[in-house]
Amino acid sequence: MIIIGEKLNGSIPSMAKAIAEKNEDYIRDLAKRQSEAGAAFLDLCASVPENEELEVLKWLIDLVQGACDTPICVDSPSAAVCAEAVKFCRKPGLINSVSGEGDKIEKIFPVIAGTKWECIALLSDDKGIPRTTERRLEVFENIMQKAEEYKIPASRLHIDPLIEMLCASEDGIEKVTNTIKEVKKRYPDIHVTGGASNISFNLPARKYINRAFIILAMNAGMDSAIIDPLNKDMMGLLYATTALLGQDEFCIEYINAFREGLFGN
Ligand code: THG
Repeated sequence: MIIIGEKLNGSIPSMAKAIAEKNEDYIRDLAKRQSEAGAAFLDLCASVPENEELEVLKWLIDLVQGACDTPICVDSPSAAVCAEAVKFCRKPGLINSVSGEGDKIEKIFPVIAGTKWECIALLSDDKGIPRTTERRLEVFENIMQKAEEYKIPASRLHIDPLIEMLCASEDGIEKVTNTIKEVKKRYPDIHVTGGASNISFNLPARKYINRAFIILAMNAGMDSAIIDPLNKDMMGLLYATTALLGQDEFCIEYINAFREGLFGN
């Protein structure tokens, strides 16, 4: 499982406060701890007005690169900001995100073409989030056509099928799992990612929904997730599910992660 550490996000109140107060120790500490917990990328989202965003992102990138070696996941709603922020990174990371919307792909794919940068692609376009699996796959194929034009291999893309609220869904997560299965069938080397928390919006005891969702999504082929790696219950579940899916021979990774204290009894 490719873990994208979610905690350095300005939409989390404690992180917004740390950004406003320029609390460098807080940010370095969260970077280090997520890195030690096994994050493959650290998501950095400033969540400030666009005129300050690039400056805040540069400050965050410099801080995180001083604290650990884990590659950065540049998270901004603006493709222009993502394209600029890439220049501040010492090594290739992940861009969060493009979609079929507007000229996002035309702004981002030329920047990462011929590099080792990876990119998250959301299955939405100018018409919003498609209602049906078929329409989502249409958006997906349009994105893959562009990827081919820019010679970006599927292995550098993380498809985010866009997880909507369970309480408003008529079919649970069936549309999402069908989309994940089909995406993986068409491109076995591609990654499928997503945030675990949208699913439980407006429901009580959200952690149960989030955890059950991750297991079902992994069973469908999700192999990358934007989660809190400091949450040991979630980490235990991820390692356990990976082993149960036959992706961890002799449970070696599960045993090692337990020994390293990534989760407890
Ligand atoms: N897809 C893509 N990008 C995304 C999302 C997505 N970026 C933002 C978001 N969704 C994922 N990031 C977060 C960050 C923090 C939280 C939820 C989603 C959050 N964190 C709690 C906290 O830090 O207080 C802790 C949660 C826990 O303990 O598990 O709420 O869907 N492409």
